[in-house]
Amino acid sequence: MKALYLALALGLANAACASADGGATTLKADTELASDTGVYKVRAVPVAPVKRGANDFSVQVVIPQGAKVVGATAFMPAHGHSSDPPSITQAADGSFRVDHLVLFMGGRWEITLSVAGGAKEDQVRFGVDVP
Ligand SMILES: [Cu+2]
Repeated sequence: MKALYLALALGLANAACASADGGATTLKADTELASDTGVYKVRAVPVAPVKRGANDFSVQVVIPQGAKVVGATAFMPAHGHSSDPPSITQAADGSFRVDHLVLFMGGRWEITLSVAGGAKEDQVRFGVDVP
């Protein structure tokens, strides 16, 4: 019986850890991410290693064609604040650039991209750790 209680306690501890960082996938060099309802998939790539200050990301909407990145926000869960909205532009190759996203403090930031195609808008979320 003791072993069972221990296993349950460990399970709870793991669950708490997973939610402490917001649970979002940490963005690696090139990361494919699904939107909240699975409608969209995007590939997000930091243009340079994530740093404190202004950061640029390249975002490609994988499916479906014609969907656009229409917004991006950065939020720091530990402190409850956001940063100013970045600029979003579409490049000649059809990918999107999220430029000048200012992550002004070291630590964990949660980035939310809004993707829209037709009438349906959905969110894609990922996390970055600013050194
Ligand atoms: Cu902060």
